[in-house]
Amino acid sequence: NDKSVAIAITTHGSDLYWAICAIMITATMVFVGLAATKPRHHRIFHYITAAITMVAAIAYFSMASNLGWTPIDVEFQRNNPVVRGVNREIFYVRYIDWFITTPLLLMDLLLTAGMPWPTILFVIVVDEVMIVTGLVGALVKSSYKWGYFAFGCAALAYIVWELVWTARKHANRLGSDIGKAFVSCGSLTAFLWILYPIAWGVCEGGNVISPDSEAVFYGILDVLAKPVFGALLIWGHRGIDPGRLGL
Ligand code: RET
Repeated sequence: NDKSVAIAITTHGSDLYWAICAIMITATMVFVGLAATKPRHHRIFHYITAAITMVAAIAYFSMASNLGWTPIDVEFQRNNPVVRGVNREIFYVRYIDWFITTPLLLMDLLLTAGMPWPTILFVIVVDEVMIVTGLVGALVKSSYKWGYFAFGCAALAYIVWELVWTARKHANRLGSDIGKAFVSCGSLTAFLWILYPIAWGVCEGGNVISPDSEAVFYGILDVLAKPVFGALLIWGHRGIDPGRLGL
């Protein structure tokens, strides 16, 4: 067979992935260090947030080391007469990271709003559905992948609704300082999380942008959604006694 097999992999992504790995490690050390300056019962948000950047550091270590990915056929080029099959580098390790960290991010937010545990647990389960449908969709070669994507988007719509409506009202009832802390972190999250399915659509989904550009797109999102979000959240909690949130 004289037809060639092409694979789209990142050539410049590794350097960026190393840099973000370093950011995640630094953020983890800062959050743990800040925790140590507080009495034990005032550390919950430091610990949750440090856990998030710790997991991300290992995911970025993997991607920087060119690990945690698998080649997946990109369907729309299957009939190309010159190239028999085009593969794309799919970093499944992202989804292992997100499966652990997005529930923790939601705990950060929903505990800040003082939401009851049954609500928090249900939102987390819907979040896990969103991540797993994204992973399965990324690994599926046919256009059925967009079916999984649609389920994931429906899950995200519910999560964003709970954040910007239910939880926001709840946080504001607990006090204006709690309301302010929640609204700054909650709006950052709602905005950033909506960009993730757009990144998926042009990377794992449609193979529109290169794996190099993917590294930049997801990289910026992850830095804003984890260390920057975490710093904002911990700052927002200065002067708020966790006892007021039932913690
Ligand atoms: C996927 C694809 C399926 C549809 C949707 C998605 C949303 C993913 C999100 C990820 C958030 C990740 C974060 C990581 C930590 O930094 C799975 C891409 C809706 C919202 C915040």
